[in-house]
Amino acid sequence: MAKLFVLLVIILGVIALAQLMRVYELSSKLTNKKENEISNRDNRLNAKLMLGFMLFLFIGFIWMMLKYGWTGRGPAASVHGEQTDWLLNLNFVIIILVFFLTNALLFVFAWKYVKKPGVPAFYYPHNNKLEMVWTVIPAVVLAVIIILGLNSWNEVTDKAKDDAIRVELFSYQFNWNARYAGVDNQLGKYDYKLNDDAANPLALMTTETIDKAIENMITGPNGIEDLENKLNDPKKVYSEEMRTDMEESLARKEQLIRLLYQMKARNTGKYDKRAKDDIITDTLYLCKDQNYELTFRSKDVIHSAYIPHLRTQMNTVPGAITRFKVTPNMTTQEMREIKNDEDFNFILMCNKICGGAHYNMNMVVVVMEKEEYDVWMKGEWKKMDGEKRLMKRGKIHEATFEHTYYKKEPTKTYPEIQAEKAEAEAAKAKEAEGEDGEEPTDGGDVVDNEDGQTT
Ligand SMILES: [Cu+2]
Repeated sequence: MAKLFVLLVIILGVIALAQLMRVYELSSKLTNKKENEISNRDNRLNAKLMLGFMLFLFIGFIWMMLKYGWTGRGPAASVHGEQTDWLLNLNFVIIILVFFLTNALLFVFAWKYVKKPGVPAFYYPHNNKLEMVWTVIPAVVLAVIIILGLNSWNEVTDKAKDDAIRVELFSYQFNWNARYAGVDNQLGKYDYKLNDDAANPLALMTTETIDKAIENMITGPNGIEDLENKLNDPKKVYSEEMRTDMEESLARKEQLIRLLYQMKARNTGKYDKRAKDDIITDTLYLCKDQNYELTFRSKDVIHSAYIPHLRTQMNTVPGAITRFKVTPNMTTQEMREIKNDEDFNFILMCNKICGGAHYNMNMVVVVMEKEEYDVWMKGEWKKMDGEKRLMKRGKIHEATFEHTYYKKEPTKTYPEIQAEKAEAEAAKAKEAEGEDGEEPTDGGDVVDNEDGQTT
C-alpha cells in the first residue's frame, strides 16, 4: 500500500513538473523571450551546481572507501597472491589519482570559466605540448602496468619446477575432483574416449579401461550391436528422423571404435601403474609453502576454478589443459585465527555460469602444515593399493582423513533440486488447504540439540 502511494506521488509530481514547464514556455513566448537566451543568473547557478556536484562525488567516494575498506579482499594466502595484490593496489592508486585529477579539472573549469557578460570566449584550438603530455604520460603508465602484469601472469601460468607437486582439478557439471599422483609423482594418462560415468568418470587410461570402453562401445546399451540390430530389424518401423539419428550415431561409434582399437594396439601397459595409484578426492588438500602445479580439465562445458583467498583463477576448457602455479603460505588454521572464525574454510568455486546448479559447484580447499599433510598423503597411499583400487574401479575415492576439516554434503543434481522444490511447494499448498481443519503446527516446537543442528 505504501509503495503504491509513493508511486502515485511520483507520477503526480512528474505531471506537475511537465505542466510547470509548459507554463514557463508559454510565459516566455508572451514576453517575447527566446528559449536559447539563458540569463546570467542561470549561468552562475549552474556553475555553482557543477562545483557542488564535484564535492558530492568526491566526498561520497571517500566516505565509501572509509566505510567499505580499500578493496574488501582481505589478506592473501599465497605467495603470488601477495604480489598480485600489490599490483592491484598500484592500479588502484593510479586510477584514484586520475579520477580526482580529471574530475577536478572538469568541474572546476566549468565553474571558473562560466560565461560572463561582455567577455568573449577565448579561442584556443591547439597546443602541441598539451597533446604530448596527455599522450605520453598515459602511454608510459599503461606500459608499466601491462609489463608488470604480464610478468606476474607468465610467472603463475608457466611450467612448474621439478619440486612442484602436480595436482589435476577435474571439473564437470556440477562438481570438482582433485587428482594427485601416487608415489611416482606422475599423473596417469587419460583420454576422453574412455569416459565411463559409472566406472571411469575421469577417463583414465589403463589396459582394463581401454578393454572396458571397447566392450561398452560394442555391446553396451545403444552400442554398435544394439544400433545395428535395431536398424536391421524388419519388424520395426522408424520415422525418417529417428532412422537418420540412429544412423548418424552408429557412424560416430564406428569411428570411435577404430580409434579405440588403435589405442589398444599401441598400449603396452606402461601407463597402467601411473593411473592406478592416482588419488582422487573431492577436497583439495594442499601443503603450506609447497609449490603446486594445478592443471585443469573439463568434461563438458567451460568452468572456471576460482580460489579467492589464494588469488587463483583459471578457466577449465573441454579439450584443452590449463595451468596455474600456486604456493599457499597460510594454513586453514592460521586463516581461521586471523578471521576469528572456527568454521572458516578456503573454497574453490566455479566462476563461469555453466548451467542450472552452477551456484552449488564448489570444493573445499584445506591447507595444512607439512607434518599434517604428510600424514594425510601417506594414509592415502596406503589405501591406494593399486589392485584394490581397480576392484572398486570408478567409485570415486573419498578422502577420509582423521582431521576432517569439513563434512561435505553430497552434492545434489539439478533434477533432484528441482524435484525437492516441487515437493516442498506441493506440501505448502496442501498445508494451506487443510489449514482450517487441523490444528496448526507450532514453529517454536522445533528442538535444537547442542550442536545447534535442527533435529
Ligand atoms: Cu561450472
